[in-house]
Amino acid sequence: MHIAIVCYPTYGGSGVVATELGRQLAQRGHKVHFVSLSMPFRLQHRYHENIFFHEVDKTNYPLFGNESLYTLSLAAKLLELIERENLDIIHSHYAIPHAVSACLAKEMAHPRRIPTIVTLHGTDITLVGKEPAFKSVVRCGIERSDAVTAVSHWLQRETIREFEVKRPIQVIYNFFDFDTERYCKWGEGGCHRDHYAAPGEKIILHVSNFREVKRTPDVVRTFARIAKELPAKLLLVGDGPESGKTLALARELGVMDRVWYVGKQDVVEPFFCIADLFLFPSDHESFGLAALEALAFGTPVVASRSGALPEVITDGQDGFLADVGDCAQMGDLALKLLRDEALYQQMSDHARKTALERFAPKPIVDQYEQLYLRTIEAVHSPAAQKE
Ligand code: GMT
Repeated sequence: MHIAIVCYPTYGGSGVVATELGRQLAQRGHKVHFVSLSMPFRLQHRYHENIFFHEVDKTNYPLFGNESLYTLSLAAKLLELIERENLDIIHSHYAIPHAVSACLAKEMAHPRRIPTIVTLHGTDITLVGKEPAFKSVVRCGIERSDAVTAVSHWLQRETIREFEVKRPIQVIYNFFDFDTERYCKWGEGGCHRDHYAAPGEKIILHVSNFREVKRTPDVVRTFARIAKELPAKLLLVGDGPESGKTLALARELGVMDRVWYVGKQDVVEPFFCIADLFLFPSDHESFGLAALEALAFGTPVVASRSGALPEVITDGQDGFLADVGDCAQMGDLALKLLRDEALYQQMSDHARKTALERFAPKPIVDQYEQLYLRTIEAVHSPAAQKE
């Protein structure tokens, strides 16, 4: 198939999932055309067979003020690819504006038929999509696409409830790419635990875009409780609007000397590799890709019992879940785990097993591939042609 994948190129789960999916599809021999504002960061500095990249024009004109017409430029780029590259399908990641641009390209391509699929990732439904100004646009993107997927059952339910969607939404979980070469490289000492912690000290990790929904001050509050009881370091990876406030709280609670703040990083594997525990106290997560990455490295997770996190982390088996905002409980659960070596080993083994068995790439990429084939067939069926 000739597949267009539309995604955001920067840090964030939706772009990561879109890129990893495209890489897997390309390895299966499909021609994958990434369409984005710039080269998705996980594609950079590496050669990939069967992968093509098309940059969306950032056309501007004084009349538009500071606004570029991204939605329209993307639609125009997709139409160009439909015609030149003979696309079989367009797969948009994140509803706004990607699904809408894809539907517009489909309209413009008429009478040629081009199937469109949208994968909902979370904040396109739960935060941005809920804004009154965007709600009808998101609903249109969902209704006019030929197929819709959500990354968890929780997100599927939220979408149906919030947007009163009547059409089917297929749940396809995110996956973790066990690229053994990359994984082993870090596992064999590419990451230096001694650089971040003294012998005997535990490493507590948090990785996110430091937005309000991540509740990063709760990471620091939970860590302060842990650090009162045992020697530990907090490793914070990522940047965003809440990072200043989060570090100020660390100073206020007197733990700043035990915090490593490394900011935005392109490669996060080394940090997961050396962590003893991953903290994820989000207000909600539609999936929680960072939690899956932690599990894949055998790092148990202490997280909030919210959104889809209970679908990824099994409470008491590969981590612990606590009420949103209950840092005392999260701290106590973390201590229970870190103090009990046997329990820790059992949870760490289970974490890796969960990631490998429930979120391995092959069965998940199979589901997308089958969905593409079904959707293409439906759109080109004689019944659909008559509509
Ligand atoms: O978490 C973010 O703010 C980024 C956002 C995105 O679109 O990249 O993440 C969402 O999609 C990820 C990939 O499917 C999910 O793992 C995250 O849980 C989801 N974020 C939220 O629901 C807050």
